[in-house]
Amino acid sequence: MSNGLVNGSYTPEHCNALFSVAILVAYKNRQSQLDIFLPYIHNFLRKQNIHYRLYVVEQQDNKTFNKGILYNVGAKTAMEDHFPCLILHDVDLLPLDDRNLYACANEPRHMSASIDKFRFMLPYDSLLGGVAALKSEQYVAINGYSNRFLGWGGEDDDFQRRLLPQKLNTIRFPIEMSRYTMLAHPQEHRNVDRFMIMRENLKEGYEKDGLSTLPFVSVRISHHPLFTLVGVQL
Ligand code: NGS
Repeated sequence: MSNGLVNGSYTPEHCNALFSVAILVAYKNRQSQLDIFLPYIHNFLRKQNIHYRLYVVEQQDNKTFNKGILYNVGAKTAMEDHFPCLILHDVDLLPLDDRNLYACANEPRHMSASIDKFRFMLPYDSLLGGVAALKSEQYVAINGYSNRFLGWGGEDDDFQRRLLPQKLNTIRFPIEMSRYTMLAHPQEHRNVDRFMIMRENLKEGYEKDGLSTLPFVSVRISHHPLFTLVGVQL
């Protein structure tokens, strides 16, 4: 029997979906987490009666992980496929509450406010990392993610700071609906330049670094039953 999935895309059979959503997973070298994430997230999502497509945006080179470039490439791909809503998703986070609807609202929504690693408490109010949903048009308006952050840390805080000049706020569902479990992994090497890049971007303006200034990267799209693979080489 078919599981209804083609290229990581699912359309409910018994209703017209209210929401059409692209889920973007920026990924490098975490196969054991991806193996857990993929079946879990499809089982979770198909209960929500949404139309969605899962894109794994994989950095396929030996350079340091650049989540911002991967999200920008993923967002462009999903927008070419006419998705009006983007969900930016860490591969190590599994949603625990079925009421946490994977859809976009009028303002960007931080979805992973309550993670077991932080004893289900929000570590700081402006956090937008982990899992976030925003409309494609909002992603364009804030000029997407920075292309400048390498490795761990800061890129999601820089992304959050892009909302204010566009008069966008972050919203959240009630904390008990925003629960996630985080798959264990060693702490990544911290980017020592992250605070400097955040300061420079704040000062110089976000139009100088982001979706509109995405550097040339090689992109190769291939199709797998559980996901569309967007392979990227920096
Ligand atoms: C902050 C980082 C964010 C990160 C958050 C949670 O300190 O990039 O911790 O990280 N900001 C800076 O370093 C400036 S977590 O513990 O979930 O890996 O997302």
